[in-house]
Amino acid sequence: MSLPVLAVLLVTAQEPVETRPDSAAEVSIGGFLDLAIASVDGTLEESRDQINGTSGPAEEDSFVLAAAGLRLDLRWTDRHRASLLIGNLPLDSGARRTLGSNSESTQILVREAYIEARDFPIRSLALRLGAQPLAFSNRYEDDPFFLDLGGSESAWSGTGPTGTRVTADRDTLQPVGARVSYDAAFFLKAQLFAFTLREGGAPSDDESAIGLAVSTKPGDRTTVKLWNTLFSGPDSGASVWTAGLGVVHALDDDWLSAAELYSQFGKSRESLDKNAWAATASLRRSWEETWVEIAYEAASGNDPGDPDDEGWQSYESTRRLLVVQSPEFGLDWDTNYALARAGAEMRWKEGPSIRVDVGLFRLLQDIPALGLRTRHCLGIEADGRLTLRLNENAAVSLALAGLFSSEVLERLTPEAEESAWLATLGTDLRF
Ligand SMILES: [Ca+2]
Ligand SMILES: [Ca+2]
Ligand SMILES: [Ca+2]
Ligand SMILES: [Ca+2]
Repeated sequence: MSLPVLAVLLVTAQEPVETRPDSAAEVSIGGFLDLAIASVDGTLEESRDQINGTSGPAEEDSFVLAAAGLRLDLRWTDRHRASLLIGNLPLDSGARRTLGSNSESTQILVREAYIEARDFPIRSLALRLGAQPLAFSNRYEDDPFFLDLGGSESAWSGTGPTGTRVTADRDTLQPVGARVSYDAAFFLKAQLFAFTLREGGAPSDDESAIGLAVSTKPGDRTTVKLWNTLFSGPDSGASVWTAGLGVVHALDDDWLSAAELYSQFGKSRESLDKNAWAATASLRRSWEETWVEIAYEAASGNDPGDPDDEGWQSYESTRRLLVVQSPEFGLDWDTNYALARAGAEMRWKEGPSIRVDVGLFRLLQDIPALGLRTRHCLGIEADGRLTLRLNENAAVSLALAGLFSSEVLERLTPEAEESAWLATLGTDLRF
């Protein structure tokens, strides 16, 4: 089935369908269609090629990117259900799968297929088996800084013989495996998981992620999360441990603080020790429909003068600042950086919302292969987004993003451009 055909099906199937074959069983169908009409500065594609060390196929400056999916849920008892999601992957094998460019490059595939049993094998445990996503957010609904299995590219795409480097990635891995979760009490939740991440290539290219995540509430205002994960890479002997701590603490009804701290160790290759770290911190003041925040985040970069690999590896899904952070439109710069940022969102009840983010990015280590030094500024990015919520299930948004004063771009582009911009007009439909 081609994507336009699926899109038509999705748009015509507006109402959720619910049927009850018998008193206990329940079938429901839902879906989503996210479209983005984008125009992106050619400077960004030139920089991506330099960062990746490739002269990949030139991608269009203006394009339509679509993510569409159709979900079927089957529940046959209170404690048993199965879920199937078919849809496309807008980012796959290093390229955007844009609408209308090359119909053969758009594949409709099974993105999720799992069964879930609750209170199994004992009360308060739940087992979920099959192809399923898994993401960690420290603060509620925040972009996953460390782990978004099913929504991110490989954590190993930048690893090399001397360390982990930054790469500009367009790919989506498919996690398949098992997750056991425990959710009994208000103050304690835990999950244990083991996934193989399929890349679509040879099975020998597959990687895996195994981990334990615990979330606890020592008080009414505080949540503490602990993560311990093991990533195994496609190279033999490549296994990296990450220990993480996340804290979210409400100072009072209006002020919310949050922080994450990660330490990474193990081996990124058989004879290369991993010794990396990452951290985030934020402080947000909220009013009824409005908030402002300041935040900091950093991910260590490989020190070329040290024999270990200090480059941070993750399955992150941070795309708040579109030019530097998003894989769809920008550079997906996710290792060797520090970011100081400020943001604000203003909402009008049942009306539009405006969001603004400004960030200063800098490098933490030299990158000799690209002729970049720590003193070179990665740039100042400013993004603005206007969102119109049409109803509970549909929104339209316009985003403008610009990167300025970037000595990194200046060195990576033939015309020595210091700035780059992009614009997107997007829809977000759920049914
Ligand atoms: Ca090093
Ligand atoms: Ca990113
Ligand atoms: Ca990334
Ligand atoms: Ca990247």
